[in-house]
Amino acid sequence: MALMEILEFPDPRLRTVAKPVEAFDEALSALVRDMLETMYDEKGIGLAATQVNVHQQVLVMDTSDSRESPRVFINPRLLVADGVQTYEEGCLSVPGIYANVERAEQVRVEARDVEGERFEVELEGLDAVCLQHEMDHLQGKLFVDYLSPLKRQMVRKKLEKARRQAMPAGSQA
Ligand code: GNR
Ligand code: NI
Repeated sequence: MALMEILEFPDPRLRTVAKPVEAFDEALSALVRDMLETMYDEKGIGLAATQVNVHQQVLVMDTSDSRESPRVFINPRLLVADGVQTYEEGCLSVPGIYANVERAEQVRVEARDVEGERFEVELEGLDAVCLQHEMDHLQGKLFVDYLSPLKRQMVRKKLEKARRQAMPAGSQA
């Protein structure tokens, strides 16, 4: 088991479009295990492979309070999206920033599990928000892309400042 490093905005690698998984093998199960471990360690409710610099269509989620209900979606596709909801989103790749985003209230999604078995599920509320947020990552999209350019520029500045303060002078990568 291993924790993976999470890419942070505005890292251009977060803009990579993920490719479908073709091999449901041991390497894929290892990736899913490491992504779940990383998600729980970071106290996130979801994680997309893009965020750990793996550009395959893999996402994990756990929106339960007990944090004992991992869900895995491989090669996910939206079948139906209905209604509208607004939720204040955050992202492990945009630390410390929260903003309201409008998304579908209910979605029906088709995906494969880690064994390659196809399944369909209907999600609503926070589950639907999280799934759409993770599916955006797989397309190279971030929640800050829904903000105005001015607000996005403010986010960029705030993160740059936070990084300067977190790092001793001269140690920047
Ligand atoms: O942990 C997370 N919380 C969250 C809250 C509101 C909307 C979306 C999310 S997903 C986020 C983890 C993450 O960055 N996943 O990509
Ligand atoms: Ni995110």
